[in-house]
Amino acid sequence: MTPSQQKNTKRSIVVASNRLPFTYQRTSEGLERRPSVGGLVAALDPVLRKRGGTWVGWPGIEMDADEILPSADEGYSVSPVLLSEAEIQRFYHGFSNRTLWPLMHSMPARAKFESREWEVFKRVNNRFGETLAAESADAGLVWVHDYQLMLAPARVRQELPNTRLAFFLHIPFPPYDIFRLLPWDREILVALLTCDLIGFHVRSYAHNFLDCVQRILGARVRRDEMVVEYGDRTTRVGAFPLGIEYGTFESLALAASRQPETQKETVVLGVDRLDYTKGIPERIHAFERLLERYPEHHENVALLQVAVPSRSQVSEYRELKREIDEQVGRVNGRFATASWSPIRYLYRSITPKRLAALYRDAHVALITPIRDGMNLVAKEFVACQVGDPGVLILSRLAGAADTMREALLVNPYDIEGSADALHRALTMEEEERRSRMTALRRRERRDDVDSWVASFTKAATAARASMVPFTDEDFTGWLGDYMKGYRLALFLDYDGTLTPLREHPSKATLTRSMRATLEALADRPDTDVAIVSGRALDDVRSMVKYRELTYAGNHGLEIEGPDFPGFVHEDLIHYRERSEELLRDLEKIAVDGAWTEAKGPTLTYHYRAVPEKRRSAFIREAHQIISRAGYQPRDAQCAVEARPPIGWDKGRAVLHILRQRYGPSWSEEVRVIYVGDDQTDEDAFRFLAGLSQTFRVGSANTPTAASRRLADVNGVRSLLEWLARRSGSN
Ligand code: ADQ
Repeated sequence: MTPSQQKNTKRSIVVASNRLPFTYQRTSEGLERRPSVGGLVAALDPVLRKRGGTWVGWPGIEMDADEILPSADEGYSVSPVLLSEAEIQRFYHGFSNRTLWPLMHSMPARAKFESREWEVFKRVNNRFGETLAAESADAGLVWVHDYQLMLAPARVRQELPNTRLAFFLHIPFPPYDIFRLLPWDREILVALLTCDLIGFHVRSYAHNFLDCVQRILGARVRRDEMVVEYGDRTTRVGAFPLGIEYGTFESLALAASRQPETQKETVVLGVDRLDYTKGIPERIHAFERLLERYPEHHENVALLQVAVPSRSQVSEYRELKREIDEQVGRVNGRFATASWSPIRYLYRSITPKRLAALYRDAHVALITPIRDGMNLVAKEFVACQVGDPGVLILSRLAGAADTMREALLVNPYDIEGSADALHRALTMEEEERRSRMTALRRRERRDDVDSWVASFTKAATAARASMVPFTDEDFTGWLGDYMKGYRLALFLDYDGTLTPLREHPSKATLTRSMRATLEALADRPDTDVAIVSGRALDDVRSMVKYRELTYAGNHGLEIEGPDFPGFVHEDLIHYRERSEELLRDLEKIAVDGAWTEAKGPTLTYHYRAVPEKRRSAFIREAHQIISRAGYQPRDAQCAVEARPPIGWDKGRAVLHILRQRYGPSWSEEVRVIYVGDDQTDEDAFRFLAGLSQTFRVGSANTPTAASRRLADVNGVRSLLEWLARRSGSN
């Protein structure tokens, strides 16, 4: 199957969501399609119909790779992502709906954390990312939707480093204290930060996200501008409250005929996907209290609850359905008379036309989720209120409550308060109803789905936020308390950290200002500087040219410094001859710009000058030669390092220096900062986690164990300058 089966010429926008806007079912006639129900589809389908583009998503059934989706008239391309039954179980019913859904709705007690499901979630997100990237080479915007696909942007970014990439979350983003319960919190935040723009329904979700990236990733957050800097990248974050297709709902309401359910009593209407976040049991309970406390409503008022079946594979949803069935039966049993049933419960999906008629003729919409990203039902109700104005009762825990201030706002857990609000709505004078409804309708007409798309896409394609130079407040915020009153042991990698990477190591010399900063630091009596490099010891010393520092060369296999006995790892003696042999073998592939560097006990095979297309073959061969010689191959920046397998790395070297210099209780004597840009520095970051402040320099694409990131050598220089002029340790 080609990546996209139905092409449209206008391909400026590529959208991805877990589900396509319709679900397919296998019947005796073949594949049959039905529109998917839910807020996300309701929002995006009209957008793509109008603008054209491609929708990437899961078709809702297991399909063979060569099976063709029946074509349709939606006016945009559809690119299916195929999932096996096991993947649907673990990715969708599992991680998406049993882990993320409850956690993001601040219901951690319902969340299950299973690493097997997380693995499948990663795999499926990767597949979505690949399909998206294949569809998006010339896209003006790649727009990924919702919690099921939070990792997919990272894969798109890998393939398309410059494409405009945005994400919108349709559900709440919870506070830091809840989000951090997720064992994979970092991975999700890092993946989201590959986007240019991340949108939420309301500001509080955006702020929760900013708290998380700041506290969990150590990212730099510029709150005034809602910009995150992470490594070498910036991401804008914002609130974009979703609207509805107002005009369509209003027209439906003007045309639809009256439904039997609203012909007799005054109707209180509830419409939801059957979900535990929607507060249906609490709502029925509040209605029951109304009937207990205000008997005048008996035989005059009915609650019409419409619930569309949802996620019935997940056991919590089946239990909820049972609970509601029982509750409805009980309340009806308690209050019903020969001519009146207080609650009518429809457990099914209904057509937009019928829904519009119900919205129009309901006297009260009782929309009381216990947590909801936005809630479109509240907005649809308002759009359909074309006759005698009704009253909207809305939970303050729905995102919609942020803007729909003229509704009667209730706390759905407060059953008495909700019953009072219901009574007030049922007895409200026409004048007040009209004032409230007019204001609600005006806003929803103005802030409809078109205006949402326009403002989101405008922000997503605006000029990228630029990096802003670090200020003293940044460093004081990160390091001030940590350093206060302590001596500093500062460990610095050389290439890529103190100087940019050059095509040949001999050209990577220190700038005058970096040298001056290093010297100022080394001259401070309360600061000890060590350079930890993959270069040979003599080489790195000759580059820095400052005698008073500690130097660790060859990733710490050789160390020397003032007041410090020189150190050479004792096992190196066994590798002298072998390293000469290895050098000869590596020389054989030192062609097409590749070259080898002999550094005593270690060797480096450099391929920076090799044309990109040919690199992977060279890398593979270098790995094989190095392994055959009994050395360990390690990938570095455009190089493969050959290291003797003697269980020594930059982390152990740093520990050795700290113990030699400050004794076994070094962690009580000094504060440690380590800055590096290389994969080999990760050994030190991991080792020093919790014992230091660590900084990884460079691209945010590479995962890191460091506590923070710096974009480049300039960022390092700002940090070192701040350290050099910080107030003293006493
Ligand atoms: P949902 O949780 O699905 O959406 P919501 O915003 O209320 O919640 O949207 C539900 C949609 O389904 C509405 O368009 C409604 O008309 C439709 N619907 C509900 N019951 C129906 C029925 N019985 N028959 C037919 N249609 C029915 C998620 C988030 C929300 C967020 C949306 C959009 O949970 O908080 O508002 O995405 O971002």
